Amino acid sequence: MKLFGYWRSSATYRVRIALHLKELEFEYEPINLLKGEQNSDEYLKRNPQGLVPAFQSDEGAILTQSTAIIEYLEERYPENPLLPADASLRAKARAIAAVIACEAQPFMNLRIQTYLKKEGEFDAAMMQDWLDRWTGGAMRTVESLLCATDRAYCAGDRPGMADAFLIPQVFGAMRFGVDLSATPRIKEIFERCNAIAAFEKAHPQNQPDAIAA
Ligand SMILES: N[C@@H](CCC(=O)N[C@@H](CS)C(=O)NCC(=O)O)C(=O)O
Repeated sequence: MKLFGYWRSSATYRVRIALHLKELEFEYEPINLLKGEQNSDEYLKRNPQGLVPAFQSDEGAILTQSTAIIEYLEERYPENPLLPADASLRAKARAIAAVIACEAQPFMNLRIQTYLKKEGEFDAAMMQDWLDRWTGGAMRTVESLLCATDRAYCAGDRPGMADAFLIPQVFGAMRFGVDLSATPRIKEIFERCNAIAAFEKAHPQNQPDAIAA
């Protein structure tokens, strides 16, 4: 199987975490977003949206959308499950993943930020307000979901799908200076996950296309 992605893409980082938690071997093909490779004719055949990641299964199917890819991995390779056995905890894991994928990450996306700066004439202060309001707001929602329990991870006592969404989101939010001072549960889980080998292997800085910060 093969993952097409970019070292600093949070959606690609989610899939890397899922693959490493499942202990699956995969090839990695970098798509350089800053060079616009996501919009090349060759890549658009894999993902007509011009977004990373894309994923090629062992059977040759091309999959897109990190949530769909991770759900596919969970169904196709049930060992080392990413979703809890309990149905309400499974729903909680999916809810956290959905808040991040639908309501936090899209506001930080490269093409959205490019549009706001170029077409919307957003300056640095307006951009920071945008990110704090929308991305920060969604992360405060995640914090309140996490505060409802005192489990070690997002949805139970082992890391899984929701953690695979949360940790890249925190990485991205920190990069863009989103204020996370009011989210201690997120910080605690972030630190706990980052001490695990699967998360370490998936970290952007440990990818072959990483550019030294
Ligand atoms: N909902 C998509 C989001 C994918 C996405 O936003 N990818 C970003 C990187 S994290 C991207 O490819 N951006 C390229 C661009 O904006 O041109 C998923 O979960 O796969």
